[in-house]
Amino acid sequence: MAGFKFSVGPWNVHEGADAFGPEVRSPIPLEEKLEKFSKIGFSAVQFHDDDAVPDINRLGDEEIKESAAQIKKMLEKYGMSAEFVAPRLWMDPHTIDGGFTSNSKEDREFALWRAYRTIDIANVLGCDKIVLWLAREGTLCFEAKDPVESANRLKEAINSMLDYDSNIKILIEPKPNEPIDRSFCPTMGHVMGIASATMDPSRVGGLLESAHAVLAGLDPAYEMAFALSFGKLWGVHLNDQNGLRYDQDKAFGSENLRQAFNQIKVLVENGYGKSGEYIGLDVKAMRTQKQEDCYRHLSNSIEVARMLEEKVKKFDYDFQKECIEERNYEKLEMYVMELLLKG
Ligand code: 3MF
Ligand code: MG
Repeated sequence: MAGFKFSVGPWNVHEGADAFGPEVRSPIPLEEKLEKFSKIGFSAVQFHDDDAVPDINRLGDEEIKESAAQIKKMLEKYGMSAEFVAPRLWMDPHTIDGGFTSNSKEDREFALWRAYRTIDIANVLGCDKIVLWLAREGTLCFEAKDPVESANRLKEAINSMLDYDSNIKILIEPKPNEPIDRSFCPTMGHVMGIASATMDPSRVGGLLESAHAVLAGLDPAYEMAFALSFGKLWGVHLNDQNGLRYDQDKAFGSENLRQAFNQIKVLVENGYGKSGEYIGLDVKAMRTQKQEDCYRHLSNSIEVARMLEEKVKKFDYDFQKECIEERNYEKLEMYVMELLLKG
């Protein structure tokens, strides 16, 4: 049996709206999702601040903590943990121009307020990981923001968060574009660079989403490996993406099986999960999917991850060594194809 622990965010089961059409499925209450998640095999849940506390902007600091305590009870009821909390800094009127890098001081202050509340919520939920997907921290018009100042503002915002709580860890989830045209922190290399320039690099790491790496024209397994070499791969969002298209969040492995195999291979070989890290999913059901079967993309992704873990266990490292010694990479490549294609 597989050794990985899996996590998922409530947004993975959504109503199917896209940029060109409305919802096609009805919303499912959080508790019903949690119950189903635990049945499918997830042991932790990923939260945005307003997944845990929906009316966050209208509540005071103490009310926010009380509201989060209800979610903690709900998690306990189903034997689940919280993996991380992420401030949703892309939906609010205050974050139209980004949060931490907005040209407006008031917006930057709002973003930090949400970041602090996110930390408060994480503390109530009993997790120490804060994820920053820097959705609108970039530009639609290149000349609209000073790119050097923007990188500095990102570092300052992270420092403020580290300073606010001496226990939390910050995981930056890089993405090169969408919803903005150009992101200030597009790849894992940028994440490692920013982390090293903060006041406590030991508490700043990365979360790699497969599709985001593909959108940057990079291989997700190498992005993961790069962060692993710094001891800073603290989260993953496994999914798939058919090249340079809109952000697809397809079921893991459904588009590029060999690339998916190599992600699991890198994770297994480097003991990912041994310090409590989860295999997180960030997948979306197709819009065509019916209400009664709208969790299938999740169970499919777990199943594929487990099947690939079995393939990794079968990987013949002696044969690999032999091929490397002969420098016969055609032979090695065919071996991998056979491993994946034969039973
Ligand atoms: C966007 C994403 C986000 C993040 C999430 C948690 C909505 O492409 O991947 O999902 O994963 O906000 O950080
Ligand atoms: Mg993601």
